[in-house]
Amino acid sequence: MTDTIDVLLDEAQSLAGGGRLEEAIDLLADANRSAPDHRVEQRILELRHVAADGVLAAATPAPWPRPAPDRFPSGEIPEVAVDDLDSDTIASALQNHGSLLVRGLVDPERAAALRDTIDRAFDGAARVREEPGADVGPDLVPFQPAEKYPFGIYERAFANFGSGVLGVDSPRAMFQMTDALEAAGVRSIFTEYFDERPVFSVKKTTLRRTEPGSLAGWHQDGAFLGTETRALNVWTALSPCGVEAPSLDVFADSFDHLVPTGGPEIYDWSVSDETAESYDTSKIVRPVFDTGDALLFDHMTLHRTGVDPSMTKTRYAIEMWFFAPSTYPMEQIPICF
Ligand SMILES: O=C(O)CCC(=O)C(=O)O
Ligand SMILES: [Fe+2]
Repeated sequence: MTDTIDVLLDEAQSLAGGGRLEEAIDLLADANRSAPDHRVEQRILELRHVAADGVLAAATPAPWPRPAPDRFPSGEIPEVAVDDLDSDTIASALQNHGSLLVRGLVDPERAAALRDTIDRAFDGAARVREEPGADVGPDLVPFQPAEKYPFGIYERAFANFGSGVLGVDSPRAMFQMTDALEAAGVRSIFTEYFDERPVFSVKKTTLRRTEPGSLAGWHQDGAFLGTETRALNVWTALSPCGVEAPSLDVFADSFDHLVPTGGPEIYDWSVSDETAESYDTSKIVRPVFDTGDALLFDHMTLHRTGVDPSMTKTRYAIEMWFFAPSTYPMEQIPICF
């Protein structure tokens, strides 16, 4: 017997086979919104990856950076409510203050669903670490990119080292997160920001469950993403953090260069406390996030996990790096948003 999911997947397959990838994705996403199904979510993720090839091949860079006068002279991290988020606000905040705090990017109900999905993905990933190659069901489905991309063991070990699970290994998390961002208008805002359709990274989209006492090292993600790319990280807190649970520490300042790396020995691109403190420490901010608040920042922003010994709670978050396709760092492996 053919069930309705098979029919839906077949229909999407004929659209995709005819080159109509976006329509196939939209068809599946619309169906999944009202009746979530793991097979559909996995297919959406695969199609988003396939679609990235065409988007990258057709990409042409827009003039960059766009002019962005400082609309936030206070010196703190600029803050907006999600309803006031637009591309000019992002450009102004990032170019003049390094980041932008968006209150209420993901609503509490979606955040609760994402926390549950993250717990399931962490359980699944732990089981796969015990028994490599095991099929642990739909909560954790190791993503397989196109063959041309080397990917797998190292990336999963690295995510685990940083209290994370790769977002793409949970098709449900990817559906829930892209859907939440789309509901908040992020797709069109980012398209306007880059003046190109945004794509996000397979390797740098991470589900995080960060315990008190976690490692923290200053860094700029541009140290490995490259300085010339056009990137935008959406770091979304899915539980309250910044007081009892680890947040982020961020320089509320824009950097036009990579600061010297070299210790502590967490990552190759870690920046020592001494080096970080040679910059203006009065600009270091540890934002207090409520569930669903997000920090937007780029690859030049100097930051670390914001943790101290007084903290007692675990924090849930998703880190998701978006790029202009014309400057996509290919080793990051692209997915269409
Ligand atoms: O979640 C964290 O503590 C670290 C996040 C981070 O470094 C990033 O989003 O680039
Ligand atoms: Fe980072």
